[in-house]
Amino acid sequence: MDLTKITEALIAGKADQLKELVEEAVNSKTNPADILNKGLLPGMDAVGQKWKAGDMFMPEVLRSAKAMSTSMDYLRPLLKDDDLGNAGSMVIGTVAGDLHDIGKDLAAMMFEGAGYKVINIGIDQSNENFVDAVKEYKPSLLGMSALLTTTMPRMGEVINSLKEAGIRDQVTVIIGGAPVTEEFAKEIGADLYAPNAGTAVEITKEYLMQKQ
Ligand code: B12
Repeated sequence: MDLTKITEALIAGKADQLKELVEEAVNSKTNPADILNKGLLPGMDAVGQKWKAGDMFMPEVLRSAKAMSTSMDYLRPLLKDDDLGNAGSMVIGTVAGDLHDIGKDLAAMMFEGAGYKVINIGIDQSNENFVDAVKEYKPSLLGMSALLTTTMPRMGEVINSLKEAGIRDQVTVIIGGAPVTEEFAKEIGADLYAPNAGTAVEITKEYLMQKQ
């Protein structure tokens, strides 16, 4: 099946049409991993690019994200049995004082699609909550999101708290959000920075492979 139709329906934010196309692809025995990697993810990437370029506006981005989410609900159980394997687990959340969750949820969705068991702890999460979640779930990855320059420092504080708790080395820390930069990530001692949800999984994979 032509997976570009899926990409186009996702960009257009046509949830019903998208779900039909995804179901059609599954029924015609297209590999669910291909549906995700060659149909849905390029669509979400394009949405991100268009948004950045000012060619798409917030309500449209939200419509596409919702359409992606609806289709992922259908695809997720099939992906788990697929050859993506168990990539590990991830705790992800938005830092204290910050209520933005659209990008964080997109990142969560991408990691989930790549086989991670994602524990999304939500928005406005205190530094303690991040540390407690790492202690409780022992994830291989910790993702933090911040959309405000005033809340970005919380990320460094969480990393320091992880160090104080003696568990910093147990987890790979990846950060993101519009104002976050690679330089900032280095400054606060995060392992990884991803400029968008589309590349986050790839960046993580490369890092983990090099580390081995
Ligand atoms: C939508 C929005 C809101 C919504 C949020 C709704 C929601 N449920 O998230 C609402 C209306 C609630 C809101 C509130 C506010 N907002 Co606002 N908001 C935005 C807006 C327009 C879009 C953000 C967004 O969702 N983008 C789309 C997503 C897909 O992009 P993204 O978040 O950057 O995420 C991508 C990457 O960054 C990355 N990513 C993000 N997180 C993570 C995490 C990990 C681990 C990884 C790997 C990757 C990753 O992947 C994503 C997908 O590719 C931005 C403008 C902008 N250009 O960003 C302002 C913006 C972020 N907001 C801003 C402000 C000032 C506010 C308010 C203070 C406004 C006010 N005066 O009340 C409040 C603060 C509330 C709070 N305490 O958080 C400013 C921040 C300025 C600054 N430099 O600090 C911005 C930049 C607007 C502006 N130009 O002034 N906002």
